[in-house]
Amino acid sequence: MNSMVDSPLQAQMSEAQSVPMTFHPKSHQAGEAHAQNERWSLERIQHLFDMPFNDLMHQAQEVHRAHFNANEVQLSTLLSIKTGGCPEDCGYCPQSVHHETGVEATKLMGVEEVRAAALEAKQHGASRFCMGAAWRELHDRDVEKVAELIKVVKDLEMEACCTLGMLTEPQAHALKDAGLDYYNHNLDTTPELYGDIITTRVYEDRLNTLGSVRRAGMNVCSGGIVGMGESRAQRGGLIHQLANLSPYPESVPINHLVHVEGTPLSHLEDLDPLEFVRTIAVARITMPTTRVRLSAGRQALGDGIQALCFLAGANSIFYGDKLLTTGNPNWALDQALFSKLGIQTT
Ligand code: SAM
Ligand code: DTB
Ligand code: SF4
Repeated sequence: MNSMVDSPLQAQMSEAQSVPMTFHPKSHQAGEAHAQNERWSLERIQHLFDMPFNDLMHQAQEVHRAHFNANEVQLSTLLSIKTGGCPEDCGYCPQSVHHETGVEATKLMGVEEVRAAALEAKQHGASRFCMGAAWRELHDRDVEKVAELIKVVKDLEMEACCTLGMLTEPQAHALKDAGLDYYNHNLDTTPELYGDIITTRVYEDRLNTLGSVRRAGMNVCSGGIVGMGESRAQRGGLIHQLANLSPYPESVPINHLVHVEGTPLSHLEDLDPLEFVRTIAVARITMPTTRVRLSAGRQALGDGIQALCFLAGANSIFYGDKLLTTGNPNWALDQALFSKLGIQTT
């Protein structure tokens, strides 16, 4: 048997220390395994996915407790600062101009609207405020405006996160200088499936943006979506990409596909929820110190599956009754769940 599975904690800790701390986007070609310096092979990840459920949960809990308080969850609130009208054709997304979803395009939000939303989030207990824009990439003409919005959040003494599409390196530096703590840019799925879901950009574009974010000194938030018709091996392929980033992301959102009418993926069958829990557990084991965020799709999961996700090592959520364009459990529902589970929030 793989010694990793016999003695998970020692193996992971010694391994984490041997990981080179520089990020080389050129060595991360789409579709290729990270042949050298690979922390986690596809085979080892697959082995984790295939473990008996209780063993997998036990291992995930061990790793989780070695690095975090297992009864604490971090709260991030999300605000769409520029909705709809996106030129990209991401098959899951209600904000693409390619899909008829009824989402109306808006202009970039102003400072006062953002301040009010961030203040409300803070009053409800959120410690991080994330701003999302339906852009393919950030345009230079918008950098100053976004920098102002970041400053508004920082003035309220919250962590600031943005997700604005692709970034150049100078743009990443400008956002860092404005005080941005995290940049969210998801790999979304395994390289081999990418072209079936999105045709307007390639995997390596995403990796290049993550490289710019790293080099600018910001924390990387990168994860993906499960339930897009992928196989278990392909879910493993996504985790393989994320876990072998060097260093791996500080924050890993795992989204459960929200089926939005009008998107090409709306007709897909729901993923078995226990597969979703397994994905969380494998993310926790392979990226021991990251914040694993239980992200989109919580409304469809219910309390029981969410509780299993926290047991599997999820320790962050999007908090507030709206994600970008779709719904999310409201503040009171989440507070009731945390109270039932004895979870403290940060
Ligand atoms: N336009 C930027 C981008 O794509 O990076 C930022 C906003 S985009 C909406 C952020 C993330 O939302 C996507 O990478 C994807 O993971 C997630 N997302 C979008 N639609 C979703 C859906 N229907 N279900 C689950 N996650 C979704
Ligand atoms: C992430 O991984 N999930 C969030 C956040 N990063 C920006 C977005 C979820 C969007 C779900 C679909 C919607 O509300 O439009
Ligand atoms: Fe645009 Fe982002 Fe939606 Fe893709 S996921 S269509 S890039 S807003």
